Amino acid sequence: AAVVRLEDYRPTDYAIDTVDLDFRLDPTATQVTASLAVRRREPSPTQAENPPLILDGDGLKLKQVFVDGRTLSADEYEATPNRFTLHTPPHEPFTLKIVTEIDPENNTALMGLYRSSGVYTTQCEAEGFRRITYFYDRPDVLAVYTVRMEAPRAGTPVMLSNGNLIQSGPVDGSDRHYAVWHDPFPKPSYLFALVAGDLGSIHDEFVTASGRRVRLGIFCEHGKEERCRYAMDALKRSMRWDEEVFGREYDLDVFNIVAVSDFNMGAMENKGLNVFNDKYVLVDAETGTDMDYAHVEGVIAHEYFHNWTGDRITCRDWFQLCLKEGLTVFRDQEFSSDMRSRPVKRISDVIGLRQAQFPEDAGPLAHPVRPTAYREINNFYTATVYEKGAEICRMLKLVLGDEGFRAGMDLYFERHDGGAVTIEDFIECFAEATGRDLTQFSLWYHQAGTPKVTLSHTYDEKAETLSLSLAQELPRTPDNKPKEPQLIPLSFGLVGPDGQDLSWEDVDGPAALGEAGKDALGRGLILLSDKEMNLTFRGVRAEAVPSVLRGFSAPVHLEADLTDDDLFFLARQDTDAFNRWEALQSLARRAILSGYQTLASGGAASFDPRLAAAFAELAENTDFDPAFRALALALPSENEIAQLIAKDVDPDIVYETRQALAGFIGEKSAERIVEAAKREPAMPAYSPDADNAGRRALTFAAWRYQIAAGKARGQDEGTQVRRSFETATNLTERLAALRLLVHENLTGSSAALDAFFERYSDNPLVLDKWFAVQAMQPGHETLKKVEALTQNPAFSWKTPNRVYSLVRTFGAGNPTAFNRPDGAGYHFLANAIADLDKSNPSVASRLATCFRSYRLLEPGRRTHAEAALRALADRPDLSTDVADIVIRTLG
Ligand code: BAL
Ligand code: ZN
Repeated sequence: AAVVRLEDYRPTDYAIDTVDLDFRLDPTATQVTASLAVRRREPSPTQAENPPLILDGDGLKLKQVFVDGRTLSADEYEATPNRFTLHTPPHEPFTLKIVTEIDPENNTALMGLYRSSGVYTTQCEAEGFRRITYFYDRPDVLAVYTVRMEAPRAGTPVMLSNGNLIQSGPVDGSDRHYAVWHDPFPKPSYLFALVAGDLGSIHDEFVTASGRRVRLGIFCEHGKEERCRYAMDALKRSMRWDEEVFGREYDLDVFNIVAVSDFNMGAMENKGLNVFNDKYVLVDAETGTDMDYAHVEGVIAHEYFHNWTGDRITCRDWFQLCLKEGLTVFRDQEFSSDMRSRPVKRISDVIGLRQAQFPEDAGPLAHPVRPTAYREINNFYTATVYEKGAEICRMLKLVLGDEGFRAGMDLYFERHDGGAVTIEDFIECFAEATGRDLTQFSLWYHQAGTPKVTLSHTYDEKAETLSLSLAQELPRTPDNKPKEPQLIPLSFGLVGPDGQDLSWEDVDGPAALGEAGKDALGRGLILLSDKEMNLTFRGVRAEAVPSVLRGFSAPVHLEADLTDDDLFFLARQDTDAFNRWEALQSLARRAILSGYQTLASGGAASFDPRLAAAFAELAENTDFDPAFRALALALPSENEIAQLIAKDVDPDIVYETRQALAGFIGEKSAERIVEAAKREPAMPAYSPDADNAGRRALTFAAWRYQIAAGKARGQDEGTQVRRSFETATNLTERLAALRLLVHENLTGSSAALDAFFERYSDNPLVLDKWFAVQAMQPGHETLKKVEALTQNPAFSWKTPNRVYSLVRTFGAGNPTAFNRPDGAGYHFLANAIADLDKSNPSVASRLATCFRSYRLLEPGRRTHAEAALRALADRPDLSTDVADIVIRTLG
């Protein structure tokens, strides 16, 4: 497919002000009548001919077409499956009526209108609407939609669309019925939605700050209604939070959510009718984990928050995707921080960023948060657009301060409500509201790659000065563009011997720091704007250890000249919880990296006993909540370590080293850690709140060390885990135990797997976890198990959740098995991608991103991975989605 470029953007010749859609729903032959009110945007001189009206389509079958009620003759238009052209549109506004016929039942791509488990559903973002009818399927064409649908009452009692229900009833003389929905807010086609089927539901009400009563509904498969209760609660809390924190009220009389089991994405923010992958709605103690509760809360909030950041104000074009996604992720992160523990949320998000976004930014698929070209927009729903996009909003708030940020947001909502806008429009609101020049800050949107910041420091006892030398380096990325220094906000403190931040009297720094930079320093923030910067703090009364990048104030790699002693000190003393965690992680990273080199050159790794003691100390520190302590006990992931090694990586040695460190910490400190976990008060009954969830996480983190210690001593420590598996009263404990049994290969793991399958055989979402646990079992033999599991009757290539849980988990979450030295893991995945591509290109291309870090591997594996990718690239008829990822990955 052709490359689409930002620089080629121009508005459409015609506006479409209203869209009336009429659906005669039928599983294999749904008739869609679209009546479009069309007018020329810039009226042409009367004698000049209007330019042709060219609308998008994708695999459409045109049945009829009329202009102002008149049937067109064949020479007045041209219709191919992918395009409709009206050669000479009238000068005056006119109604174009187009009748198409589509086949929802056989729509396996799950884009456009499709039918699964007997329910009609739509997914239109980014370009699915063109699979329903011909249209300007782009985000800058906003229209008011009225949707009528009709279907047999039996089998389709529920019929939903965007906005408010304005009419419904029986269709005279038949067993059919109809419903008409009207959405008064102009919207782009990607926000259109329709759902029809036989669904159960729960209902509630929300009264907005200004007294508007909103009817809330969540629809799901019959029998699952009770599992929607937590989502409903999360929705109401989201609605209140957006009023309190961003001043945003809901605007329609109705807000509906539908949970469907076959869905490519996580969820979709269609105006007034959010459609969800059911894994982000359905949750209860028996069928959802603590993590699921947190995800449901976060995704419900995310989609709801889109009502303002996405729906009321949308993107001018798809290059601006981060305008709504980065901002909305930032909003949902803030919401979850307020609902739970802020440091825990921040640490979890940074772990996610390092797991998903940093590798993307460091590899062949790197792209700016606001890209300038794409072949397939579906491939840009990335960690960079979402998570790095959110980091930019977080930095903006930090740089401008809370008030400046809020003033900019208020101006954005006021100025652009009802608009389709750009990142430049967004940033301009903050510049205007605060009087700040944000030109350099904006480079975060335009330059790909994770900046590297280096820090060195010296303390002069006599002069009482602490000097910091900072530098930034911007890596080369696939676009090969030269890069300018970025504005990097570094939250910091100078930690004195007693753990308190030391003050200073004055700072010598570059003039470039300016007023804003000086003001920021007073708030504990260094604005690193030059390639290099030296700051000397005067009047620092004692030797201090700089604690920099507190709260992970910018998405960068920091290399500081801190000794292990400094890091042990920060791990014990820093007042910033994030950097306490980070100091311990840095020590663990150093230990694993040096252990890796030793193992790789045939030696035996040895570790510093102080590290084991520091882990125990943190586990015992009741100043921190249990969730924080559980996170602090987790070692950096194998993927994170591989990224740091960066060259000729052997994933087996990474795994061995990490296990060796866990064993070492376990041998030295497991008892203390387990005791610390036991001292937490007992939990009477299951409750998913953050505190209880944290206690469970701490217990299991402790057990991991106990098992690691047992292994190091040659013992199987599975008894307690097996007992926990058998007596668990909730899925969180049952699954955590199962995971330990399987991943640590403890006695009784297969019996536990069988028992788990038996218990949940009628619950696909829980079986996904059963597949995922097995897909993540370390070791080369796992490939055979995964291949066998694809034959399990509970597995289906047609359901994205099944494919993600088994196949993507294997490719993205199991470094030793996927990267088997013989290359069989790569070939398995490549074949899966090729097969899946025939039915569902979006899911197939997501699987293809599992190869994105293959160039880091040692030569043998790298050669096998490349061969698998080349074989895939050579297949005829690859979708644009998959071809785009494969070609970019190969580079
Ligand atoms: N807009 C696609 C799904 C989401 O990010 O909410
Ligand atoms: Zn979103």
